[in-house]
Order: sequence, then C-alpha cells, then structure tokens
Amino acid sequence: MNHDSTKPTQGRGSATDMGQAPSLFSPLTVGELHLSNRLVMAPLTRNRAGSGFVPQDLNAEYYRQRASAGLIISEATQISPEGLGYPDTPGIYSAEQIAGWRRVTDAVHAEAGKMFLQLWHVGRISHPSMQPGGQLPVAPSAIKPAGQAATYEGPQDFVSPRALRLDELARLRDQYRLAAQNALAAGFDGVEIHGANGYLLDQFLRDGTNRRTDAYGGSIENRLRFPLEVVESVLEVWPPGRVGIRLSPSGTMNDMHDSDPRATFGAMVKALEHYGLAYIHVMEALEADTRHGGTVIPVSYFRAIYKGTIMVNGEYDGPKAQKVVASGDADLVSFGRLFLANPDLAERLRTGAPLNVPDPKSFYGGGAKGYTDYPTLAQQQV
Ligand code: 8OZ
Repeated sequence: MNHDSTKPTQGRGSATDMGQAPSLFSPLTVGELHLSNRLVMAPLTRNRAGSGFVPQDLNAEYYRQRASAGLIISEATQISPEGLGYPDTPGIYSAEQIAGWRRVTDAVHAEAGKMFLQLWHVGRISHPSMQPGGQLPVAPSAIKPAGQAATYEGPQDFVSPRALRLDELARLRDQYRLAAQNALAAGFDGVEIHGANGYLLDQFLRDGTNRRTDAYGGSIENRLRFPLEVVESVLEVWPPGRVGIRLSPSGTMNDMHDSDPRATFGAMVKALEHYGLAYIHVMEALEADTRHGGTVIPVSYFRAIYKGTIMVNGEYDGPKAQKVVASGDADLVSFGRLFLANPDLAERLRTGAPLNVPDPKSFYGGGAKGYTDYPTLAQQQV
C-alpha cells in the first residue's frame, strides 16, 4: 500500500502506472487540484440555510469540521429562485449568499481543505408554493412526478410542471453561468454540476421525463444537448480542471425512468470525456434503487468508457472504498452519511477506528444538534 506517499500522482493512479495499487489515503492530482487523499465529502442536503437562503456561521463551522476530506462538495445549492424545491436550502444568486458562502470557503481553506459548490436546479421537483409568484415549476416536459414535494407547509402532491419553451433555455444557461461566476466570487475551488437524482438536468437526460419533440428531446443526442450546453456555460467561467458533474445512471429517486440507461448514460459519459473535466461523479445503485427496479449499472461500466477521473458514490464503507480505488474502477470515493456523522472520517477509516452512527432524525433541518455536534476521535478520547 501507498500510505506514506506524499507525492501526488496525476489523474488515474492505476496499478500498472504506479507499480502498486493506489490507496484511498494517498494524494491525487485531480484536474488543477492536489488532493491530500481520495476521500470526498459527498453533497448533502441539510436544510439549515438562514433567511434569504444565505449560509450562516453554523454552516461554516459544519464544513470547517470536515476539511480533512480530500475534497468537500457542498450541499446542492440553487442557482436561481426557480431552482428551489426544498425548505432552507442555500442559494448562489444573491450578494448575501455569495458573502455567506465566502465565510464557508474561508473556514475550510483555513484548515487547508478544498471545496466545490454544487450547482442545482430542481426542475419539476418543486411546488408552486416554493416558486416566485406561485408559478408552476419548469421541466423539459409537462410530466407530473409521482409523490410529494417537501414544502414549507409540509408534504404536498407534486403538480404537473410547465414545459420549458425553446426560447427559455438561454435564460437557464445564463443562470448556470452566473451561479458559476458567483461561486468563483465566493472563493470555491471549483464547481460540481448536479446532473443526478431526478433534478432538471437529469430530467432532460432520461426519456421518462423528456418527451420533447424539438432539438432537446427524442434521440439520445438530443437529450444530452441541454446538459452539455450547461457544462459549456460553466466552462465559460471555470477551467475544466475545476469542474465536475454528478450523474445517477441507476437512480430511481424522484420517479425517474429511462428505457435504456446504459445507452443514455454511456453516451453522456463518452460525450463528457471531450471536455477534460476534473471528474465525473457516478452514483451507483442504492438499496432503494434496486428495490424500485432500477437498472443496476456498476461504476466499472463507465471505467471502460471514460479515461478521466471517476468519483464513485453509493453506500461505501472503508474497506469497500479501498477496494474500488485499488482496482482502478474509481479514483475517488465520496461518502455522505459517514461524513455527516464523522467529521474526521479520513482519520477514522485510515486507523480503523470506530465510527459515529448518523441520526436520520436530524438530517434535514434544525440547528447544531446532529449537525456540528458529532465528535472527533480526539474529542471522544478526552
Ligand atoms: C435529499 C433530500 C433533498 C434533496 C439529492 C439534493 O438527492 C438532493 C436531496 C437529497 O441530490
């Protein structure tokens, strides 16, 4: 193993390149960044932004505590008021939000951490009560998701969204570009485009949600068009080595379906290769996806297609993460719940220390409890 190496390796640290299997705990150069290890804090919605969807000092403290991750990806952050779909998620479209995020990035950088902002538009996964002027949420096509939106008044049935007109897509691309610009002003090290979990870009990718008959629907090439245009809009602001994108090829969350996910996401990943992004972030099937009949596509399917850096996510523990990195099927592993409950997760996994158990009751909303009060090993040993 390569635990002692301090020299970053460039991009894919395959076993043959290095003469030995890469370790989860060894540094890696990812795009323009030198990461101190390959453990990433996954984006986690926590619904604790302040009024105006502005990050607070409490949020800065939460991220600061987790700065020993090789990279932190922020919670999903709406790019515009119409991108909102849940209570108290932060935004990146106002001066106050930029200033709030600046406090977060300053806190993470003071601990030598690195942090990307996740750019998010929920599309149809919203509700008129969350939308400017009570308008309908927008989506590629007017197809109502099964289920309920999480509104300020509690769960309410989803509505049929309004299909975006062709002449509106430029406005949305502008929102992504402006949000990317704001992320730069807020001091982030890069951005991750949220293309997963049934939100706007995923709604364009899959044929269960995209029934458009114009250049943005129908063939796979057409369904990829808008998400790839968004990538290009973000690349007008950031160099490719500071941009990632998250995809959920096996995901069923938010009532998602595709008639041929291997073909759809295989084509997407192949198309992304051309841009030379920092990474693609691939979610594998979760237990719930398997239960809901999702097509299980392992990350190895994408490894065979994509030459760049791959981050994998999906209920990984330490040994499983080490195994996938050593195999070369992924270069980075992101952890959600484990990072939520273990601010010093990298240290705990490296030393095989016991882990704090996450408490689902405090995942979404609330204050410091279940947010900034999970102890480090050092705090537990006092
Ligand atoms: C859980 C609750 C609300 C939102 C995602 C942004 O799945 C989310 C999310 C997760 O990507």
